[in-house]
Amino acid sequence: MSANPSASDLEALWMPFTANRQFKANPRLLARAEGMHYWTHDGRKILDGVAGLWCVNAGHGRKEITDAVSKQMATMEFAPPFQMGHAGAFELASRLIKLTPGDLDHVFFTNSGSESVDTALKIAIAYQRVRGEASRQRLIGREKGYHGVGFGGISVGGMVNNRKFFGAMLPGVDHLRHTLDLEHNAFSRGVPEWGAHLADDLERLVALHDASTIAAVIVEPVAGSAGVVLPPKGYLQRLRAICDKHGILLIFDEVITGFGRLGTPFGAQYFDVLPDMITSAKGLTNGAIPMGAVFVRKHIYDAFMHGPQNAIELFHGYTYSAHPVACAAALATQDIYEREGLLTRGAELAKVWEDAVHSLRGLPHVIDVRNIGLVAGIELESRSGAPGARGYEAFVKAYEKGILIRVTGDIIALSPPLIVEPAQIDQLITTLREIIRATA
Ligand code: PXG
Repeated sequence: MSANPSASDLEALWMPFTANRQFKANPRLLARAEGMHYWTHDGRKILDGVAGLWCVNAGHGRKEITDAVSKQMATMEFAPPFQMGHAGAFELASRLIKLTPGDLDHVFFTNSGSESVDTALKIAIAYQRVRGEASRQRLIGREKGYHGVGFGGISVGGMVNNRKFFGAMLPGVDHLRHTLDLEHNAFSRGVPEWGAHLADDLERLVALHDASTIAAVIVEPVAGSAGVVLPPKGYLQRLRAICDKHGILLIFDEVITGFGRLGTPFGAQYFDVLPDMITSAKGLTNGAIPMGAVFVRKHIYDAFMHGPQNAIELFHGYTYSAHPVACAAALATQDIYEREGLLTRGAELAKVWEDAVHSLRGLPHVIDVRNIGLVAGIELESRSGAPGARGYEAFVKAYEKGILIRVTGDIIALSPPLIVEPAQIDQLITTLREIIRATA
């Protein structure tokens, strides 16, 4: 590949979720990555405070993944996933269900978080139909939810800019209220004490629509994209209980919380709540090759396994479901997670992380600090009439000072690779402190 893009190269690409004109006027290009660091096109070393984009959990440049991918490429670069199979897909499925709680013991492979979400929503509606409850077609999401960018995902999602441009979306969707409440919960350490009752909002929706019309509820156990929104203590248990009472499926979108982010393999284990499905992606392959997975409980899979043996049970799938190269990357990734204990390392570091991020309390414009596992959200007060401006300024300053952070509006999100060392946490937070102090 060539060195730096020319002006016309820059122009040709429509970049995702990016201020294209602003970026192209002053591009930030990454050229290389290893361990906890990126290197920019002009040779500067950047500490990765966000695991790429919440996905490079084992750190960058893992040789085992490279080797596994190269070997698979040389052996068989593609295998059709419909009516055919290859050993890696089954090996990976059986390996992954050892990580999931309870009887979440079947896996459907996709290529991204968005596809995982749309897959889970479709399975939910189809499941209700095959079990004789075809009137249950409604899907319930939550305000501030992010479930990717497919039409299903944006319909149940609750971030206004991801929705308002795209028409009426799926019919029959409603939303729970979100759980962010600075008045009661600002600067909570870990999950906030106040707010379990917010789950009762589901009873309100059941009273409005009737349970017989509702297929599933989908929530992120911890919302990432909206700026790290935590579930109040007991909230997810309450949501589970209400779903059980009314025959509604509960889907946890664990695209971010899956694969060790909270210090447990999945958020379901962290919160000790068993959902009916888990959607995942990102950390599944350490971000190296696109791949997603939907985990479903036994009763859901079994409900489809009826009718003649030659009948296809679910009319859904992707050309690249269980792509052999992605499976190889995922298997190598799981080897690393297991050998290095990375799926529980977040629990060991959680206290150091919590103390570090809460040391930012009291800095100018910091109106909340939220943390759980190896995730943190630092909310800055918005400038009057210019929401997002302060956050963007902090992001650019951070890049210039050698740390990669993520901002959503005026909220800074941090989620370093799970290999992070305490000294690097210190470097990240010390640099961020200087940046927040210097951001007017
Ligand atoms: N669900 C959740 C909970 C996610 O966080 C998706 C679905 C969609 O995944 P794909 O692979 O289709 O992008 C995500 C993705 C951010 C940010 O704001 C977060 C995501 C993607 C891009 C940016 O930090 N999460």
